[in-house]
Amino acid sequence: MASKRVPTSPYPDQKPGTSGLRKKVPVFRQPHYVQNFVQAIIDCIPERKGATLVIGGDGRFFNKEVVQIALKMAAANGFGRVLVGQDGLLSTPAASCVIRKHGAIGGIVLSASHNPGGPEGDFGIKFNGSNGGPAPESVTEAIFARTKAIGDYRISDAPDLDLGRIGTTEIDGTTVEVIDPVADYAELMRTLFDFDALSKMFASGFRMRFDALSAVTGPYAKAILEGALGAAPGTVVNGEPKPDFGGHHPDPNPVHAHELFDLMHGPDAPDFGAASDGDGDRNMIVAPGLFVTPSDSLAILAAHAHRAPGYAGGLAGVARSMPTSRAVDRVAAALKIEAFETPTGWKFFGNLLDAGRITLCGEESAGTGSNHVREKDGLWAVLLWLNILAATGKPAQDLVREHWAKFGRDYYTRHDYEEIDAGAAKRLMEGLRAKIGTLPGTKVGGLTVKAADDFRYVDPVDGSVTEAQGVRVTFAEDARIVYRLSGTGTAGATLRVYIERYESAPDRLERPVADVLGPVVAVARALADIEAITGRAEPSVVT
Ligand code: VG1
Ligand code: CO
Repeated sequence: MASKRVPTSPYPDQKPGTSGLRKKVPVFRQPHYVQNFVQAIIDCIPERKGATLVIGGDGRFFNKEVVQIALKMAAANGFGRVLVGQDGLLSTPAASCVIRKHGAIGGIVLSASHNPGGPEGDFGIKFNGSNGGPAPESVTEAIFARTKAIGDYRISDAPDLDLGRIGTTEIDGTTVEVIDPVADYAELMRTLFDFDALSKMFASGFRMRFDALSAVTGPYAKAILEGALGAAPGTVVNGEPKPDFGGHHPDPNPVHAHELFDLMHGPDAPDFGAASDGDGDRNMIVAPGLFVTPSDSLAILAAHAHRAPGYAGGLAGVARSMPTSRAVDRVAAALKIEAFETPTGWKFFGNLLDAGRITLCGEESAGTGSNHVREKDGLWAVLLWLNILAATGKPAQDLVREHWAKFGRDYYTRHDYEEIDAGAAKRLMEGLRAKIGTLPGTKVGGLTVKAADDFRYVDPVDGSVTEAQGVRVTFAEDARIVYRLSGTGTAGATLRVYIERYESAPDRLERPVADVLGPVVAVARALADIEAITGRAEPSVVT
């Protein structure tokens, strides 16, 4: 076989967002669109000769085709070895694990994560570096710059590889290993958690449901929960990855994972409920009768992590994305460890993890992770919860309530206004930014503005600066509103409004969320003039 150079011309819209390049499938199916972006990534890996590259994705529609393209391009561009998940599958955290374990120079991960799939759905390509983490902004900027100048790409003429069979072959001198997508990851989990204690807990009748939403985590959850830990068969539901996610919207929140949510709030609720997203990096945790917000989950995990063998030595520090509630900050203060606030997107945790400044980190959008890989990790979060339940012998709902009693409760909700007009979204944010200076001290809807700013992040490790990461308004009444535009949407713009209020009085810990946050929600709408500017009286999704 030979490889060839194919002339191409740039597309103007290949700018990576919060997590890689995400577009509708028909956009990715334009001639050379995938190839241009993959070549741009490869061009930004100057040391690729002979190096190892990892390729895999979440199994969504178009995944297999793009895996074949990426494989042949890796071969034509001189990589020494390519590791690819069987059937083209690798969850995002497993890809991170494989990159690190096998000393790869990086990985190409195919996923649009929590976005819907199918022929008219979304697709995505992201690049992770040799630490296993999402490429930092400096690299994604370089990739984008390259896409605008690209004139050709290199691809092998080899026929499609059989991705169904584990084993090693060669394409144009490049070794291609089709690997079990679960094995390395499962082995890593075994080093972090007390599998004996977890097995005993399941053997003594502990019941759980894990809803994989017909996305990539099914095989991982089945192998670990039902296989290694002996959870009852059927614990994992929707466990077969499907190209259209079986019609599910693979976003593990109370709206899109409502079957699990309803089960956990009904009379037959098992002891613990969890779900994960399209590419397996997000998690949803539900105790019987009690949804655990991701912000609370991060705080509770931080407070109890030392109970799991992998974290027995304690935590170096913690970090959360800016819109995530401050619950974990209180735990950090109690543990006397550092707490960092980063912009939205996992790539901002990489430096802190690599530098050993933090052990745990998370986002309000259901992402939680640790220094075991460089991605958020849905199943890992579930296993850490289970390990804590096994070690304390306490029901999950009790742990949450004890946490609130000790640290207070951050009532939290996020309102998403999806697919609004991009111009209107821009005007709304500009309007808010223009107001920032005049807000402090004013009274709105019964709340007094304490401070307002547009979040700017200076990376404590390399000093890089990231501007305009969201407008935050804090109130004297211990409430906060954050506004930012999504960087993962694929149609129009999505406005995210994050609303929270802290309560610590013992008689105010179990109030209906809507009652506590109602006045703050009203202020959030009024301050940004949401209805007048976007024409939307209500958000599309409330989580
Ligand atoms: C969203 C979330 C963010 C998360 C990102 C990728 O980004 O808010 O917290 O890191 O998705 O998650 P945005 O820009 O749309 O708000 V995943 O699981 O889609 O890779
Ligand atoms: Co995801």
